[in-house]
Amino acid sequence: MNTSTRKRAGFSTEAIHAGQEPDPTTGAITTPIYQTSTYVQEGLGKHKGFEYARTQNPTRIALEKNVAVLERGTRGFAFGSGMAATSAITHLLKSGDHVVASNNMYGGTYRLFEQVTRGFGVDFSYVDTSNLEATAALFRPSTRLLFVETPTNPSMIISDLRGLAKLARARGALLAVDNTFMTPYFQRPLELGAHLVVHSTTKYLNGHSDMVGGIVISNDDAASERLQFLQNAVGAVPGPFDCWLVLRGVKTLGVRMDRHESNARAIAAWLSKHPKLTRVLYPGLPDHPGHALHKSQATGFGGMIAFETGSIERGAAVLQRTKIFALAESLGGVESLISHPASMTHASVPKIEREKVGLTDGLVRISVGIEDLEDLQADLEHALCVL
Ligand code: P1T
Repeated sequence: MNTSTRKRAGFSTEAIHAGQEPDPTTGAITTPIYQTSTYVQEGLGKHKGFEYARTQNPTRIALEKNVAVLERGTRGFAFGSGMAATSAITHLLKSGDHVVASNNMYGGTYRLFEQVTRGFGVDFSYVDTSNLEATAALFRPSTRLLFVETPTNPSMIISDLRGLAKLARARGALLAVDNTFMTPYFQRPLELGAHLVVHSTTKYLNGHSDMVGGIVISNDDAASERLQFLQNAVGAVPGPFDCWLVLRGVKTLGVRMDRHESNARAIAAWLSKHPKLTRVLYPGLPDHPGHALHKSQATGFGGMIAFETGSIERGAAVLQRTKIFALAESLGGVESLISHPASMTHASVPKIEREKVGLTDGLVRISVGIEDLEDLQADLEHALCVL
């Protein structure tokens, strides 16, 4: 479908069609899984634009074009995991460069920065990026990258994307935003001034908890050129079947996100009135400190909620009693999950750093799925009885 010659199509129309022409050989409406490692060439230097599958794969290219359109970027680069995608962004840096990053983000991202990238001579400073002044104060002449999540995993802290983009641009740094929690259905950081968006496609974009992948979307020509080189040179590419699964998942992203959100809004409102819970973190709650800011830069609040149970023992008791909410890492699938960030997803973040952002031992995180609301609420009600 040619979406460039007329008024922009709606989100779900683009999600279903962008980058996915009918297969030129058969007319297959669904992009085929090009399960091949190489392509036969007609003669030396004579080929159809496909040489070797690390470099080019039609299923991967369809996915990259599709998500680039949804995020309003110019190029997309798919990777074998969300961490491989973030790590490609770190490969844009060189020894002596400095990065400013959110002091709360997925624990694996912190681990990559501290235990891998730092070893190559890149320096990192962490800050509450919801505080623009504090963030600006950390910039140095060598700062090349500002890396943020909003809302953050799992403390749901909201940062001002327009303000951060202005700051990064004024200082000659790239702004990269991990948009995994929001997806382009609710938030499009590139429209607000960011240069790069990264996703764990493992989560909402695929949406069915049946693959691991990542993608970087860029609207910066120099970064795109380098990312294309890095994707091939470093080689952390996804297989075609996993790309196909994400392409299929993205077709229903809009309807899934609406349902994740309506379930989450109802559950967060109900949890916030629960007499045994002291803190419920969900940007859709009117008393969330980032509520108004989030509303000014996103069209929805998503499906992730965290709440404070008071201690690791109380948290563990809740986690053990749910039947529909499955105790597992990950998020963004159709099925509801429950987890304990301090010991699971954020175990590699030092306790002192965790506590600075309210990531206590008693914090429990839920990824609200698209099951029936009454069943999810009853499951949590039964689990919270233990408190
Ligand atoms: O797991 P992987 O596909 O490599 O993605 C890493 C990643 C990146 N960014 C965010 C915001 C994430 O939440 C993740 C992975 N997160 C989990 C596994 C989790 O349970 O939080």
